[in-house]
Amino acid sequence: MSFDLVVKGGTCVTASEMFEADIGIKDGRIAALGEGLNGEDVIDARGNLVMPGGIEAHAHIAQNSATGGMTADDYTSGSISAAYGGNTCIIPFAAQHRGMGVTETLDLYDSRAQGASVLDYSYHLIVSDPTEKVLTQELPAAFKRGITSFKLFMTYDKMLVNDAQFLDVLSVAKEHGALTMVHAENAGMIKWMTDRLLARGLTAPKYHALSHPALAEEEAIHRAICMAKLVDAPLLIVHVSTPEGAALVQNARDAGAKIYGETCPQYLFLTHEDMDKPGMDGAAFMCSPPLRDKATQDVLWQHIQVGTFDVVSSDHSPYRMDETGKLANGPDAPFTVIANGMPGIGARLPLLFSEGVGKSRLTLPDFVALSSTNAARLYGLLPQKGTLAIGADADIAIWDPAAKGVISTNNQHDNAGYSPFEGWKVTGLPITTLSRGTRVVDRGQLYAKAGHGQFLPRAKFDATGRKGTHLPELDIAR
Ligand code: DUC
Ligand code: ZN
Ligand code: ZN
Repeated sequence: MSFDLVVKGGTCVTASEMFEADIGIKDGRIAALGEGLNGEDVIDARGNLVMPGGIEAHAHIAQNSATGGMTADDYTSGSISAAYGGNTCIIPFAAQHRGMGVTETLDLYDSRAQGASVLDYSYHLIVSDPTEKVLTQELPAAFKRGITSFKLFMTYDKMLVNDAQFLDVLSVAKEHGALTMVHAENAGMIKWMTDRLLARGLTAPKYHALSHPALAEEEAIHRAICMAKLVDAPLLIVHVSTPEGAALVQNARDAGAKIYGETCPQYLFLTHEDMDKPGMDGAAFMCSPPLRDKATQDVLWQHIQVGTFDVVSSDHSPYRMDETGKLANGPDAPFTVIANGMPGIGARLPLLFSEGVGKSRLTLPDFVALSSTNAARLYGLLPQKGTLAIGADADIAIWDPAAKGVISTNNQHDNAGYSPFEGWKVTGLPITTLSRGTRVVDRGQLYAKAGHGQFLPRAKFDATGRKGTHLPELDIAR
């Protein structure tokens, strides 16, 4: 058989094994793994690692914030930055704001993504207004469209759901086979801290971190896990930033509950001291939950190593440091009206590889699991995406494990205009990304055009391996 493309002579890495093989690609899919394969086109991968492309499962792209601002990246720039960073698939958010229907929300994001992305994509649906119609008609219709995950907020006045609404959404999700994700911080604690800081005139960006105490995350994660256990629904706690929060996830999963966890590079590599900068410069490092401290970083790494976290995602939230983004409310705005979030979709994998694999914290299969395979499994994309297997889409990242680089705004290819990881030295870089067997990026050059990326309908959530919880009182209340 002659292949359209052969990736030749590399070391293949999956989430479970490593092997030397050529990869034969036909019609966009992996058609053979073997020796001596020939094709019309050949990529010489000798000396390099051949891995499933990263799946970036937490990114805010072409998204309106609740305060009306728009992220600096659209589906074109966001997906290009992702591809340069070794990703072949993205799952940003489609955000329902109060008063909007879910169908209307998904139509809007379809119009933003179609024809724009260089990588295949789906969205998680943010639900902020779970009306009766949403619960009984629109969420089931969203599942039929292949949107099988969504996110709830426990904080932000314009986005949060109350506990009863949370349980309603979890129940509908469970019935249809969707995975709920949650931003878990206690709204009242944040508001109380914020009011006290503002009353004392402490409005600089660095006070954002103080206004979001670790206890606010701990309390909300505990409550969220209890709600998921009440209805035995799967729940993924996104952007876990504290040792206490991570321990709650670990204990719940060890007990067999359907609880999953995510952390992000900013909690592993940055601290709140990065926000302590003159003027508004600290705003570049404002995110929610906020940056913590060095001791927290070490604990989060330990949790990555023991499997508490299924995924390490970027939480790419690009807002420029100007009046279109972070400074939309003026050059002296208090931290309460500065957009939360930082860019990082292109830096996620080089940082995780260099600091994880390069510092012997992770094996190569661990890296593949955390960057790609686990996301594919959680979000209903396996085995089409997230692995190197016959029949899978040829979504492949070829890495030079010895290449050295320095993360800089200039090599991130996004529209944020800054990188919070500026100056970080990394060893190991993606040199080629293939999407369905087509070169997206190869040795620094962009080849794919906007519109190459297609919408991916996703399969139901599969909780195999967790015994779950069974509360007798629910049998009566059902
Ligand atoms: N939550 C996110 O997931 N991203 C950016 C800001 C936020 O609050
Ligand atoms: Zn969040
Ligand atoms: Zn986010």
